[in-house]
Amino acid sequence: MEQKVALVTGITGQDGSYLAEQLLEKNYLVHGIIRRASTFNTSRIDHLFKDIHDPDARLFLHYGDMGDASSIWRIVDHVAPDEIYHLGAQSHVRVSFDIPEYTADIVALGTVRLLEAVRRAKKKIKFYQASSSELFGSSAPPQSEKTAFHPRSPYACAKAYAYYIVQNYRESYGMFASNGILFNHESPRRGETFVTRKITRGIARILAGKDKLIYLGNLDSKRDWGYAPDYTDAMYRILQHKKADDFVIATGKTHSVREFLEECFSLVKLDWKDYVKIDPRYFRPSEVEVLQGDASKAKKELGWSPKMQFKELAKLMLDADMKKEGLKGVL
Ligand code: NAP
Ligand code: F7E
Repeated sequence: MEQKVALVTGITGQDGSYLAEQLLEKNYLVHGIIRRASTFNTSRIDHLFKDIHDPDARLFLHYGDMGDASSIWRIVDHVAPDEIYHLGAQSHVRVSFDIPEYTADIVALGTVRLLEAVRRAKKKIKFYQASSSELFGSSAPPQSEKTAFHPRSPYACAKAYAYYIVQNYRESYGMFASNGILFNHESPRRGETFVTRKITRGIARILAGKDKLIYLGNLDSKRDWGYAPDYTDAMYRILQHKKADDFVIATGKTHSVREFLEECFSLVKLDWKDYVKIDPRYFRPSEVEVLQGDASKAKKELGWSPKMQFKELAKLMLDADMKKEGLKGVL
């Protein structure tokens, strides 16, 4: 069987690293776009590398940026992928209030830059767009593909443009372009400033004697938290589906930030109230209160369902952070 070629934007991120692992396991040639940085930014994928001179090497990286159309066009032309997984983004909701213009450029315009490169390519390329449950914003739960969008941040507004431009290229040019509307998904590779990882890492640092407290914002908001590798598996399934379409990917369960705190602190037999302080700097000008997805379409049409649930996820993340600090874990 002919070896498939995938191009992954955002390959150095949480999802990019799991997706690259899964595609390599399926014998794909995997190309990724990375940004030039003054420090190494490939720690999540370093374990996947073989020397590029090795004839068995199947992972290749290219410098580019979603803000730079010429680099994107050059890479798409050079790699000639069968499938593109577009994950590259300024993905932090709180930060998007500080840098709204940059967020719009990378998240919204970056997507149309990449779609234009795909439209002009000589071969047919399937396109996956990393859409987000943030699109639903203040719409009442449970949220499905039929729920109206009400974005509540510059990040969500930029993702809304990206969602619609993907649908527009599908309708206008017959492209195989699909949106995965993914609810929050976490893992030991989650960025340290997202709330779940901030909590598990914070607990490990407190136990290691490095920190005394964790400073957080709104503890009342509720999220539908799943496990990132389950969600990257859904991305793959979306592009193998018989037709391009849009899918909600979620666990169907929702928990507050406070519940995540309670769960993690109870695993190490401490009372979170002794270690958590509220710092208003982490509040958002407008908040998304409750997200709870209905992924029944993905279950029916893609055969997808999440394997890991809330308690197991909290334990896995805390265990990994404790071991990183040289402590005995909780697993
Ligand atoms: P992440 O860990 O923040 O990774 C983002 C990736 O995008 C990183 O590889 C980052 O590179 C890259 N990137 C940032 N700015 C870029 C630019 N200007 N040009 C090229 N690449 C750039 O995010 P994630 O959690 O893996 O999420 C993957 C995608 O899914 C994102 O589009 C996110 O918005 C979306 N999403 C995430 C979730 C979730 O819960 N995780 C849910 C729904 C949708 P560096 O490593 O150099 O920073
Ligand atoms: O916040 C509250 C915060 O930053 C979750 C991204 O992957 O998922 C992610 O966006 C909740 C919010 O994730 C802190 O106010 C309290 O209500 O972990 P988060 P997010 O904003 O839901 C969606 C689906 C994406 O698409 C995004 O790319 O937790 N919260 N205290 C806090 N959040 C943070 N970050 N830090 C705090 O101290």
